Amino acid sequence: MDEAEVLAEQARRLFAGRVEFLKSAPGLQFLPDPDFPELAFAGRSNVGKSSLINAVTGRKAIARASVTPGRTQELNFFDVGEPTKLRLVDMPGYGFAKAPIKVVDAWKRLVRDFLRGRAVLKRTLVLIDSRHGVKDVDRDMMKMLDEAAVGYRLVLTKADKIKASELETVLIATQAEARKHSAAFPVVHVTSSEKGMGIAQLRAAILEDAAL
Ligand SMILES: Nc1nc2c(ncn2[C@@H]2O[C@H](COP(=O)(O)OP(=O)(O)O)[C@@H](O)[C@H]2O)c(=O)[nH]1
Ligand SMILES: [Mg+2]
Repeated sequence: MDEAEVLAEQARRLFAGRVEFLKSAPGLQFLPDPDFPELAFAGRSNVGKSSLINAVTGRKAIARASVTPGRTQELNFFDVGEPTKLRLVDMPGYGFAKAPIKVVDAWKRLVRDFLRGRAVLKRTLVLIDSRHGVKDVDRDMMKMLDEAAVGYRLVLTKADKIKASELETVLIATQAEARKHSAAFPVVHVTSSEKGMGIAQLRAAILEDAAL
């Protein structure tokens, strides 16, 4: 086995073991103690954050796929490993239509303060819907991460929903976006939570990032 295969096998084993919902934090005062490396999942409402956490952890519904997008303004923490080795963070979604200014401001404050102050946050995954590509709201998120100096990976979601040729086009465009941002990892992941595509590779990437 080469190094990549060893890492992939370690990642598979880790996520096949204990994964447990820890808590929801609607404000910074509710954050868990920063005892373990954290990996956050960010993206527009409905992009597939919760579904991707479920796919990565191999659980059907550890992260709730929401029926009403944009309603949850909280950070959700999940412990992985026995004893805990790392934590996944499901961040509140952004870009929802018709959100009152007050809600958007509260989101921004919560997310920005979390990103700036969380020393154990090793990397963020910024999810991009394959059908839509990178939007201005995603660029705002990427800028926030650049400014907080939190490294991130761009992850295309719902790859099963478009043709291979379209996927290739959106992948090239997304890679070009990544190159424009100082804190973005150059490799873009392509995933489908529905079909399991790219999930093993993402697990390995998460494990690698947690060890930073
Ligand atoms: N076809 C397909 N649908 C998906 C995929 N991932 C998520 N979805 C669907 O997209 C919707 C939003 O997903 P969810 O995980 O709740 O998004 P979140 O708001 O970002 O947490 C749900 O109806 C999911 O079933 C995928 O990989 N393929
Ligand atoms: Mg969700």
